[in-house]
This record gives sequence, structure tokens and C-alpha cells, in this order.
Amino acid sequence: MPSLPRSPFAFLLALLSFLAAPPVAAEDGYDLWLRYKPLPAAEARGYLKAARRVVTGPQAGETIAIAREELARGIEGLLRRAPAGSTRLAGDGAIVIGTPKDSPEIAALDLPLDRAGAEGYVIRSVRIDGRRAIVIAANEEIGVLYGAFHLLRLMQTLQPLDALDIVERPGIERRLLNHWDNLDRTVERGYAGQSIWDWHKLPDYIDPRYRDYARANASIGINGTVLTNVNADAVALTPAYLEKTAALADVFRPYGVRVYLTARFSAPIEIGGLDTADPLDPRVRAWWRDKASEIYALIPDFGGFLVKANSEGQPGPQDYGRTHADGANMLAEALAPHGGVVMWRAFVYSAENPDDRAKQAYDEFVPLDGAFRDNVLVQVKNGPIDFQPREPFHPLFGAMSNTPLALELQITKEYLGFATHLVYLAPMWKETLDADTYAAGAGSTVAKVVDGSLHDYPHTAIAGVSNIGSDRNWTGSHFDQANWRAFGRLAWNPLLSPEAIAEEWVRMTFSNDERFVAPVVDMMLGSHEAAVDYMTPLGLHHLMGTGHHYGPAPWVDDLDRPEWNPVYYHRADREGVGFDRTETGSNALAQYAPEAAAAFAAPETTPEEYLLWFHRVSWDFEMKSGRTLWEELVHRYTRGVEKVAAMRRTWAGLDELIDAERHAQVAAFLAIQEKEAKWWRDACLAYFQAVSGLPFPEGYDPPARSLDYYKSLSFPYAPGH
Ligand code: BDP
Repeated sequence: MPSLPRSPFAFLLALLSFLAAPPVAAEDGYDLWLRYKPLPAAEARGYLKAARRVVTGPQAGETIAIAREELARGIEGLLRRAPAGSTRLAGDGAIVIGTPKDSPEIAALDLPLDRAGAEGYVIRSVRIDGRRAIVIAANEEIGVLYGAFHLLRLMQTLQPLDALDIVERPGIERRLLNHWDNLDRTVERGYAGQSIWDWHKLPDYIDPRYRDYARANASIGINGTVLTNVNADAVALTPAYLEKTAALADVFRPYGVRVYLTARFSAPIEIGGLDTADPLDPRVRAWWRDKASEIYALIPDFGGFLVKANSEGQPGPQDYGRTHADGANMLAEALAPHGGVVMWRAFVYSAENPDDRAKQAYDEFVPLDGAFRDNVLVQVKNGPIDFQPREPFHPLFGAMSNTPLALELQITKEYLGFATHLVYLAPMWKETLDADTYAAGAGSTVAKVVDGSLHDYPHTAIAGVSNIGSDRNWTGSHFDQANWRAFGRLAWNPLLSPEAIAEEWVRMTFSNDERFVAPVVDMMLGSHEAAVDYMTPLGLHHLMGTGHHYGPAPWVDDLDRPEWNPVYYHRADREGVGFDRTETGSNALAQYAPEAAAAFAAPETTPEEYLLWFHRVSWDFEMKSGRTLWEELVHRYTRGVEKVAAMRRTWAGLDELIDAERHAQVAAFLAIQEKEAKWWRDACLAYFQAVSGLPFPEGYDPPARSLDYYKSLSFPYAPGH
């Protein structure tokens, strides 16, 4: 029992401080980082001097009205003051928002709007008629909305507002979510419930959530969304479904979010009544042209098509002896008159091709460099295999100077513990963005390829495979919201640091209390490396359970296609482990520029995190630590589990600093993560020990159960599959 204060005075003080403390309301995560809970009184008072009223011009349109409402909502929540809205300046403290077209005040100011582009904005502390004001100005209305969210973020994270001088514009033109959502509301690799698109009730019922989705995306600068799964269904292109898509597009439009659809290559056969989908057949071309016109009549700002073709059983141009360029160009030709683009995925590998799977996309696409129409982007995953916990950058990024390349990242954690593991993905994405391709000399980072600055692409794009679903908290867990946000922030500015993104997210989502912020940011920053350690350390990859990819299964060797088996990737036997991708092996290394390849050429000099990706080495290979490879493997798996245990302890100590509801769920998920990290470690080490025949090193616990036990586990209903 807590002790009672001894003197009446102390009792009174305790009572007063209890009453003064802001009530810690239960929160379910629906509000994301847009909670706008009251700021500490001192800061709120300071901000009120600078931001108490929102002024819009007489011609303001719908998007500026949304920006005004958002600012009002923010001021009301954060500063506890119902703000006056007005079209006139009255005293200090106005936030004047608009474009030169709709706001006479903004037109009269000398603002560097030429640097803001079509989507950017200027935020500045100014004086208008002698009164102190903040302007949020842009060339187009959407920039005003982005700027409003920026100003709110400054308040949410307790930044000063007195001498603002900000010019922002996005680094990448198309910043897109890719939903792998099916029309029956299942979500491929989705761990957050059903699809948020309630197709059956569309277009007549507009779930309020659609607007909240658009608002959340606008708050982080996401400007497009591919609504449907890459494993596409032609039904999405039928008139009834296009009407449903149009209804969503109408909701998203004022938030600057354009819709895109996946196009099933065989749609002309399946819904068009043709007997071929050959891209060089004039009837097929005409069918797609008509389809594009039909779509644009309903959705004038339709973004375009995303296509997975001749990959994992999907139909494509190669079914007719044509190339990927033939297929992409046919669709591009249909979209071009309307301003749409094609994002053609490079995620291809063939069942018949016996060559290293990591090499196949490069071999397929590099010969086509320059053969694509201007409105085609080739969309490339961050690494050459498939969204593994750690991969080197995809060699295509260094080899397609004449073809715009879009970067595809996976926000949903298919290979990283689903929704229950806390893994903050920005550090992993940053590894790819910062990787040097040497495509045009040193400093040719993937970020510069993707943002178009290296090769001057006509279009640029980045895509994140969405982790959003119908769960109340949107993403299946509170910390997975950070990955949605981090994707948007990096898409806007690939140079941002994972740390800065984590910190602002923590402050906006949970608390500005330093006792909370610092340890949680630390936890997030170390979480990806922890997952790599307990799942696939030292460059191992694709050890996941068959099909659903839940949990470890390095022993699987009996699937139809060789590259579906984990043993294909690790190649462990009595002698050693790892995939030789040097000259003596598959020579995938030759797909990188010589300067980039040099870093991975010899096992002794390859960064250890990529060792077994590029090399096959013996179990007694000496590591930098002085341990043998086998000992190092045991060490890293063990370290991964320990890191999760430490995260759990850290989190447990923060219970008084945030609401109980979210704290409890995160704590429960961390317990699951620790249990599963241990399972990963024990199952993988039991297997590698059986294969290597080596004794378990001293000082490390042997696996808790037998290898047969781990092999016997099965998960027929694992989600997302
Ligand atoms: C794999 C997923 C599969 C996707 C595929 C893709 O397991 O569900 O369809 O990627 O990106 O990682 O097309």
C-alpha cells in the first residue's frame, strides 16, 4: 500500500498535483500521430501568442478548407483554445494560409515559392500590416495542407515557432502505398485485419474511415495509393468496380491522394471476351485504350497501373513470346493521352531458370534499359531476393540509367515477425537508400537513383507495401504505425534520419516526456538489428516457414521449385554454410559495379552482416570477434533474444508515462516477440548444429527442444497467406 503523506500540507499538495495532472485517457491507437492531446500549459501559452486564429483567402478551395479545419482541430486540442476562423487579419497571432491565387495577403508577400514546386510549401514568420503572423503558402492547395501538418508537427513536438523560415518540397514525385488487398477483403501478407476497402458496400456506402485514411496519408505526404493486390483480379477493371474505385478517388482527391489499380495482364481475355492478351495484337491494344478512356471518364486524375507480370504464375507478355517492355509499353500507350503511368514490377524469377534467383531480374531487365516508353517506371524491390530481414541493395539500381526505377519497400512485416514483433524499419530502408551503386561514380546512392537526380528521369516513384487493415489501430500494432509514418517521411525526404523520424513519431504518438522519448527511440533504433540477429544473422536469408513465412524452417528441402526451399539459400552441410555468389559460384556479384562489388569480393573483407549472402565458408572460418563462424552464429542468435528481453524490460519500466491501454498491448506483444525470438534461435541452431555436427559452444544454452519438435510445428491458419 502506498504510504500517506504525513502532514496535512503535504497531503494537500499531493491532492492538488493529482488533480492537476492531465487525465491519462485510454487510447486505442485510431488517432495515430494526429492525437492533438493538450500540450504542457507553458508551451501552450507560448504557442497561443503565435497561433490563435486561421486566416484563409476569399477564394480558398476545398483542400485549403481541410487545412484550416486541421489547424483548428490541432489548436483546439493542443492549446485547448477554440480558434477563430476568419478571412481577415485581426491582431497578432494569425496563421495565414493559402496560395497567391486565393490569398491577397500571400500574393503581396515576397515568398520563395519558386522553390516549393507543385506540392511544396513555405512557412514563415512575417509581419502583415504591422501584425505578427505565420504564413503557410504554396503554389497549389495541396502544399498548403502539407504545410499545415508541418506546423502542427512543430507544435506536437514542442519546437519553437518564433522565427520560422521553412521551404519544403518532396524529393520524389509519386509517393505511393501499395495495398495487396483482394476484392474479397482478404489482404495478402496483411496482419491488421481485413482490407479497409469494403468493396461490397461501395460506391453507395462511404465508410468514414476512408477520409481518415486520406487525412493520415496527407499528413505524411503520401500522394497515391494502389488499391488492389499485385496478384491481380481482372474484376477490379469491370465497370461496377471502377465505379467503386471512383467513389474512393472522390474521397481522397482533396487530400492529394490519387488512386491507382493493378492491371491483370490477361484481363482482355477474362473480362474483355478476347482470345488473347498478346500486347502486339491490335485488338488487345484497342481494348486497353478503351479501358483507359473508360477509367479516366470516371476518375480524371487516375494515377495509372501497377503490374506484376510473368512472375510467380501471373500472366504476362512472355506468354506470347513478347518482352516485359512490349507489355509495359502497350499499357503505357493506353494511359499516355490521359497522363497516367505504368509501374512495371521487376520482381521476376522463373521456375525453369536454374540460375541463382538473385540474378534473374537483372538478367531480364538490363537488356531492356531504354526500351520503355517515357511513362513507364520499373518498380524494383530493395534487395534482389524478396524483402528479407537484410539484403544488399538490388543490382538493378546501378544498371538502368535510361529507365526510371521506382523503389519498392515492404511496410507490412511479412518476413519480420508480422504485427507482434516490434521492428522499426526505417534503419533497414535507409541502408538501401544510402547504398552506393557507383552507377555514375562514387556517391551514386540508391536514393539519388530513385529521386531521379542521378539520371534525370522523367518520373520518379517510391512504393511501400501497406500494413494497413481494418484493425482499430490501423496497422495491427501501435509500433507498426511508426513504419507507415516512416515510409511517408522518407518518401518525402529520403535524406531524413531514422532517428529523427522515430523521435517525432514517439512524441506525436505517445508523449513528449523525455523519460519516455529517449529510451523508446533507442529501442526502436536497435530493433531491426535485433530481428536480424534472431532470424537471419550474418547474411542468411529465406529461412522462413513455407507459404505463410511465420517462424523458422531452415530444414525445408522438399518443395517443387528449388528456390522455394530454404536449403537453396543457406546451402549448409558438414563442411560449411552460405551461398557463393562470387566468381567461383553464381557470380551474382558481377551484377554490381566493380567498386561496389569490391566490398563483397572476399570473405575476409566482406562486412559480416552480408557474409553468407555472398560467400560459402567453413564452420571454423575465423570472424572478426575471434570466434569461429559456428560460434558467431550461436552468439548472434543468442544476442538477438537478449536484445528483445532488454526491450521488454525497458518498456515495462515506462508504464506510468503513457496510457495503460496502449502500454499493455505493447507489453503483451513484446512478450510474444521474446517467445518467438527464442523459438527462432533454438530451431535454427538445433538445425545448423545437426547439419554441422559441431558441439554447442560453452556458455550458451542449448536449444530448449529437439530439432524434431521444431520440425513438427505447423501453422495452417497463420494470417496473411
Ligand atoms: C512475396 C510475397 C508474395 C507476393 C510477392 C510479390 O510472399 O505474397 O505476391 O512477394 O511481391 O514476398 O509479388
